[in-house]
Amino acid sequence: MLREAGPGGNDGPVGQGGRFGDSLNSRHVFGHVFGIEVVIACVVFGAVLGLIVLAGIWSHHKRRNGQEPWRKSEHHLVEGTYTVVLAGVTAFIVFLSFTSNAKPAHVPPAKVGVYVTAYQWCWRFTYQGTGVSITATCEDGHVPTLELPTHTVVHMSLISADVVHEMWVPHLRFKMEAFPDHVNAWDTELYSTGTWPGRCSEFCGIYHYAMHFYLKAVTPATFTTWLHGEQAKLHSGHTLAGNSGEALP
Ligand SMILES: [Cu+2]
Repeated sequence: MLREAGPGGNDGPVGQGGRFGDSLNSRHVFGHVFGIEVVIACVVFGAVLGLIVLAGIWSHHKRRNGQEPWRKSEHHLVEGTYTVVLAGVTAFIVFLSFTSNAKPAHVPPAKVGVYVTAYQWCWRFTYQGTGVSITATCEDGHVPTLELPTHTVVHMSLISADVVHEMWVPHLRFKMEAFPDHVNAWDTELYSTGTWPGRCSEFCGIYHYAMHFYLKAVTPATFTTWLHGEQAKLHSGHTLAGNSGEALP
């Protein structure tokens, strides 16, 4: 019923189209910190393994030459150095994690704000400060489209009007729970145009299976034109109820 690509859209491979749902830099920050931690772990593992092998070879060599093994049980200089190095590595990882994760707070302010309301059994997308609200019936394939501009920071606020729902855009690997009395908010940015099907992924009642929508990313110019068109409809007295549902084949 719900086809893979929306009207006029290009449905790219998984992950194409941006990082919808990211707190912008969070995925990048995680990859950066994790990469450094893996390098540190490999160096520490290699050093410990190398010392064990060296100790074994040295011990074997001494035994072959008839020498006694080293009997000393303490070596303050070596142990002290080892402790200081480990404490230094730990402090560096803690510092790196804190400073890297503080960076998403510096994202530019959002230019577009959208309230997403999930309800039994469809979606409503309200564009902050414009009076534009898009919804549909979600019956017979009439699903609403969440239209967003590319290369623009968008502030999303998700809430449910009744039971728990979940906003899911499989092709963008995005999921966010919609609760009745709690707003889930995040900043996001899309990088290429396209249309992707979205669904409710939390069983929410008898018509849960039909609770679909489209996420459509367009250029900022196209978005502005579209938004002005919707506002013009409002001013000319058009009713918005159901007028943006896209009939699917
Ligand atoms: Cu639902």
